[in-house]
Amino acid sequence: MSRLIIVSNRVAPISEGGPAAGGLAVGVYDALKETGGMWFGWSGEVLTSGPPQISVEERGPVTFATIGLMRRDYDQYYRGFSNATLWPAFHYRADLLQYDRHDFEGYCRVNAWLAQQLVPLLRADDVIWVHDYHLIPFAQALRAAGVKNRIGFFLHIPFPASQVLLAVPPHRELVEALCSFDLLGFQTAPDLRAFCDYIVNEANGTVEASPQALTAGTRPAPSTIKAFGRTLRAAAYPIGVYPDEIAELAKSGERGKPVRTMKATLHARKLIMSVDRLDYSKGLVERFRAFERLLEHTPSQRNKVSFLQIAPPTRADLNAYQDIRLQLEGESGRINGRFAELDWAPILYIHRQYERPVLAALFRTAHVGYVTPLRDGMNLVAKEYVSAQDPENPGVLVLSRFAGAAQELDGALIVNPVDIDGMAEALATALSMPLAERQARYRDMMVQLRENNVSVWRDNFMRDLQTTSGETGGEDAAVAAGEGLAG
Ligand code: GDG
Repeated sequence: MSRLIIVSNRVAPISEGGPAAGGLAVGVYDALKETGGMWFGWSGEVLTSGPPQISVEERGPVTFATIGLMRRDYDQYYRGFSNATLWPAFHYRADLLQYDRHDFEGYCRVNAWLAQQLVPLLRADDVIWVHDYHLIPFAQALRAAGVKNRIGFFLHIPFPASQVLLAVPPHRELVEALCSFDLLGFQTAPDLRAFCDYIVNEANGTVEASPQALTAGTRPAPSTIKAFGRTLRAAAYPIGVYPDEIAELAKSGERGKPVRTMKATLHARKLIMSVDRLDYSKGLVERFRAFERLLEHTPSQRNKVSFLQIAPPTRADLNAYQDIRLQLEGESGRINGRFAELDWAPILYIHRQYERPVLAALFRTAHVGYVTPLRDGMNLVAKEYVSAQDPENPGVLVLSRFAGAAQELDGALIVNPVDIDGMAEALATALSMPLAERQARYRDMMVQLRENNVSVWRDNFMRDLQTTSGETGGEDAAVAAGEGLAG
């Protein structure tokens, strides 16, 4: 069986036995610890003197190969082009997009350099799976270095509509680079459609949808893309979680100290809960205002409900992230000042990270999971919240229609995150929903989450990657197909 090589910008901190905040790390780590293989990427260190040295560590079935970045590379590749240009553009925030062509050069340079670091570690039959927007030119760089292995790419964030992508000056170079992969994976059908639309209308390419479904289920076979002189395939692979593992974690944390403390603070009040990296794409300000609107329009809810927002810091050295932090601190202070009573602060806003088992147990305690990003590739928190519920007495998920998860979780109350009144109404509905309806919605969503867990996501992608003709073409790829990588 081929060895799986995962390449992502950040490799999960090994010492902590797994990832903390960040959906890519959570999904990828869950997928890799079952199959074994190698995880290659940036260590998270920014070096003042070089050259950076690669470090290789074995942990059980997973080999971690990590390398530091020099300050200039970090500034141009990570802070600059990845997070000040691509992240806002791909989240439909062209207004926040900053562009510097030197940053783009740095982005391409770092991709080429990282690819060169990986080449000596590769074996001929390795299958390489590259993750996310930091590494769009990675396959092109590997090909230039003579690598013939199969290379797939999964985009964890949305793929924007063409008119938004056109705002990124090197949009053509980016899409051409994507076409060096053998298989492209997107979170949802709308993301795939947006990519295909660019191929047809901006790149003069063709898209051929496969007529037959792949399995007895409804998953369509990948489409065949022809553009920039290459033929590749592309499909939607919605990322999942391990719902039963999360349920166990949540249940075993129920009697732990954090949950006991939270319950003691709540008394008999209900709890609305959100967890997000502190990012402007997550719709936190609108969410706070909708909670305020609930208290304003429904006086009976005052002192009867608390809202817990956990928002660990990320990318705190970028201006847009400092702005959102200030804005949120202002909003939570203002709303608490307006409605708090001596024994009750409506919003508990925590700008810190918690351990995964604590989060799971808190999700189980919360009557409402409040997940309202303005745009999100998938949003694992939505799936984790549902997974963590007590089947006998489940909470209700209020979910933005612009989270990829909304394509699957139709047992949620679906909201538009800019409609403040609509969100406040959804919160009121969630808080008063009868048990039978909560149970029915929960059961529907759990069926979906179990059917499409992280293993299924990984195996579907790998199966399709193994059956692409790739640079090598070849018979043995077809033999490996269908075996899956698990176990
Ligand atoms: C990207 C895409 C896509 C959060 N705070 C803490 C913590 N977390 C964990 C959550 C969840 C993960 O981090 C966040 O995942 P999301 O999916 O919600 O969002 P992004 O980080 O933006 O992830 C996203 C994802 O990749 C996967 O493809 O769904 O659309 O943007 O697992 O629980 N974990 C711990 N402490 C925290 O305080 N331990």
